Amino acid sequence: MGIKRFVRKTIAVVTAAALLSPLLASSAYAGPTVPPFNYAEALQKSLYFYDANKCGPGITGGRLEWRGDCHVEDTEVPLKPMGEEFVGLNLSREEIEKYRAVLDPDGNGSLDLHGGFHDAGDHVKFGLPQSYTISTLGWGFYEFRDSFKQINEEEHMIDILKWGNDYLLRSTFMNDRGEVQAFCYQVGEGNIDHNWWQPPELNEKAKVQRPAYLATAERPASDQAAGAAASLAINYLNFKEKEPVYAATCLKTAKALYEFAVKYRGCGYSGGFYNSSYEEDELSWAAVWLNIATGEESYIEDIISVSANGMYTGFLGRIISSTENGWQNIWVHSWDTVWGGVFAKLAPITNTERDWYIFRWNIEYWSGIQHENPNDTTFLASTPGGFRVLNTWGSARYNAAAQLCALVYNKYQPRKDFTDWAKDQMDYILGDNPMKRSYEVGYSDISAKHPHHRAAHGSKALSMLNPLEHRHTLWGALVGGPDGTDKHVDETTDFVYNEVAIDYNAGFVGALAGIYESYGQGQEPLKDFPPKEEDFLEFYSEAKLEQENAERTQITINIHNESGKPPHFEDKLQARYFFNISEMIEAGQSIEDLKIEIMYDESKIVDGKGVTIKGPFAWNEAEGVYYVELDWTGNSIYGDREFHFALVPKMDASWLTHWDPSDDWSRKGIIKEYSITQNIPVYRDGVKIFGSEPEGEVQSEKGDLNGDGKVDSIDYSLLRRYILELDSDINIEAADLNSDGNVNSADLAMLKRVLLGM
Ligand SMILES: [Ca+2]
Ligand SMILES: [Ca+2]
Ligand SMILES: [Ca+2]
Ligand SMILES: [Ca+2]
Ligand SMILES: [Zn+2]
Repeated sequence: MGIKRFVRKTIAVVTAAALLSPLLASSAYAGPTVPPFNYAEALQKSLYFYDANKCGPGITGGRLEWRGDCHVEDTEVPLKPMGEEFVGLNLSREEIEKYRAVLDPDGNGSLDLHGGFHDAGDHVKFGLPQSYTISTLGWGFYEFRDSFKQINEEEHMIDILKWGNDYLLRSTFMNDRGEVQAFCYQVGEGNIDHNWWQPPELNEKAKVQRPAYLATAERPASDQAAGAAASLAINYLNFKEKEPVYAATCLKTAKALYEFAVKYRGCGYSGGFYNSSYEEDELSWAAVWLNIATGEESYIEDIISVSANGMYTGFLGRIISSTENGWQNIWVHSWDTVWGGVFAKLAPITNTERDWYIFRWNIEYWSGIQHENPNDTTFLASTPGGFRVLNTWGSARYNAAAQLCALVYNKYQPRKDFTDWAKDQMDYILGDNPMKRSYEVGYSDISAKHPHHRAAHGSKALSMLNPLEHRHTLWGALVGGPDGTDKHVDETTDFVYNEVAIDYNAGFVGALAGIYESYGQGQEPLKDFPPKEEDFLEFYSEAKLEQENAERTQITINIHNESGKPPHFEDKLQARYFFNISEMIEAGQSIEDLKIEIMYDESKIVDGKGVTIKGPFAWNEAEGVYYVELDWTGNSIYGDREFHFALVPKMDASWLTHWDPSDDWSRKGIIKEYSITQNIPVYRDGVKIFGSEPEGEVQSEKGDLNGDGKVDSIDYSLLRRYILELDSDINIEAADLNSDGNVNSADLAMLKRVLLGM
């Protein structure tokens, strides 16, 4: 398989761009551009980002027509040290032997680590953002489930939660005693993956290796394992009513992962992309949810236990030295530091003034609402437009997570000023801001349109700049957001202002659900969402004239696979060039007097095998119409492939050639520059998928494999050779005598009977 790294043919690019844009019905960008905003629609759309970022088999045919199965190689990650090829695991041979029985119970030599979500605009499955995202989505659902029900998105959310949590279950390897021996927290390698700006469906495992990173006793990653434990504990709570067996599996695994995380302490690897600060927050996040799920006090003890002199020995010791001390959280619930979520759930359990203070102070810090101590003026900076910015790289995600915390606070202790603040910030995100831009993609017609996201952008040239406009709308994605001056840059290349990521949308979904509950009652989601994208030419041929005179016609055909619903490779493409040789026949020549010359076969260079020329075959022999078939079968193609060839008549006995291209069907409309050529039809495995064949098609006569108008022993010999795979140059339709779609010995037997007159 091959993707060309750069597109060299300007004209071809322009042609394709003209065909492919614009793709969308604008009616779905129905969201308001000024307040009051429709939170039902904003929440509805926000979920679709997770459909866009699903990884693995089982995607094709889902909610987004432009997403298909990807990275299916994750189902079989080889059980071997990854080595310098980055294929396999982060474990040594000795470690693999130690854990072999647990890692590979079916003994097929590999691990199944499919599923989960692509991290952002890239396709690595990074551990901390993955578990943060799935746990925080579950948290939002746990707190505001009715909102999802009321906008008819409960089933959708359940699908997303299962997709994520099932991946965490699959990534957990336990022994017979139910003890975790290994937990896979990362599949893929940032420094490899990030070189390939292409849709995930086009990932070629030989080029973009996806090693797997496992936590074990020897290689602890308690931040990663605890994050997953938290998510699975929440998932238990979300599913225990409707699916108790599944929920029990989640809880059992959550407990085991937590034990594993507590026993083997340390932080995991990310290749520098998501450096982990420490693990006590994820351990607390898991512990607090396990307490809610089981009622067992020991989990809370693990967080808040103290020594005889009141010094914290539990996880809180990371941030607070003793029970005499308080803490002010100047960060937020985020992929690296989940203390925001921890105190939101811990304060109602411990119910100490100190823990409520920590929970509340953080929301006051974010919102600018006066702290209880009137002398405390420690607040987060605001943009001139009123948006609170913690960090300019993805500012909106932190803000949305802070909104979620404020909305959850209000569930315990009604604080309308907190929820009003959250709504105010959400309104800024949805378009009420100095840029007059919505930071939710696809929400309204003022939404950001160029998120840094490979699948939605759909480049065929491995370039963020090609095409200029995204092929698909990344419905509901929260882009990075504004900087401290309310400025935002809506450019595909800009991953600071305009990246999207699973952790960005996690707090956003929960916050929208909370805001819908308080401010969106009566609002309606969109019907029939998402809209079908407009059809575009996925397969076609272009051609240009290279040279033509009385002795030849020389052209280049460029065959295209521009598939996008979803994008995929094709390895059985064919094209047919039809022509009329009546001028040769009138001069006493036949099809035997025509030669095919090949000047350039791009596929041979890019894909290895190259084009097989078949024929010429008679199409309408009475009128002298023939065709040659250019067969790319065996070359896995995405994008386009050029084939430069010539039809060259031989000279007759008088040293004359007889060549008149003006009556040649496929020659019509071909000029010096590339243009799309309806008369050079394109086929997939023999079935026409583009263009038109000459009128007056004469059905190929069954048995006349070489198209010479006779059914005779030559055809029999050809068919026998074809079945023995000695020859492939036959008319398949004619060879399929019993018309069952296969050419095999049954056809040979039938042809024999025909020849024997039986
Ligand atoms: Ca296996
Ligand atoms: Ca952490
Ligand atoms: Ca002709
Ligand atoms: Ca024949
Ligand atoms: Zn994938």
